[in-house]
Amino acid sequence: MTGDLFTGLARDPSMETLTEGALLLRAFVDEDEAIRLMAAIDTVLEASPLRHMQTPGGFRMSVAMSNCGRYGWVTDRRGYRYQSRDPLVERDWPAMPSLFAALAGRAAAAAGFAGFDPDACLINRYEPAARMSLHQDKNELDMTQPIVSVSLGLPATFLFGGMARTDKPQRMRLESGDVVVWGGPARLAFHGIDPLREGEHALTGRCRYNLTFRRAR
Ligand code: MD6
Ligand code: FE
Repeated sequence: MTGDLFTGLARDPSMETLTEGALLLRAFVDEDEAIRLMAAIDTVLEASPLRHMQTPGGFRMSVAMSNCGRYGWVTDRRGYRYQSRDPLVERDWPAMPSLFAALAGRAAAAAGFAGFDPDACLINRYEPAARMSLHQDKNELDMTQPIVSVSLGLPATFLFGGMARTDKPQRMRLESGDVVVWGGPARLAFHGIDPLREGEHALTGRCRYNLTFRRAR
């Protein structure tokens, strides 16, 4: 494993259970793979650029988003949904890079979900102050399929709540290379991201990227 881009020190991979069905795989992605992932993200974003989508209530999301894979998650005044076309460029979403699908399958298997075959990858970009309020991921068809979430760049505070919006969330720091796998009894847990703090990261500059892999259909 290569070292951290700043310190030359590699973090040791480890696995932590957040709740039954939700696992945090710390340092699951090493620096070499993180660099390859960022290059693949840049290629996807050339075809389907990041954009700030609108919520059904008419608010502009602070997180900039794009997608790759057979389906992409979108939101606008008509609601939240998956669709095969990118409404911004009016073409299908870019194909999912093979290293994305391989990583998602490897992480899901490590967490006990064998055979995960994502058809959607949401790309989230957070700049300082961007946040994601507590939500459930419930636009997917098959709730037996997990979600795999990969963090790259600046650290963020992940909020991990319960099955009710009012359950007090746990807070944990997600760093570059950390992966959260989420399924089974945790699949519909409320979760979110606190406003991103100012910073600079050697891989991504002044931002955090998150890839969330789903089986949409
Ligand atoms: C993020 N993640 O980490 C936002 N959803 O930027 C999510 O919304 C998410 O991390 C479902 C499962 C894992 C996640
Ligand atoms: Fe989510």
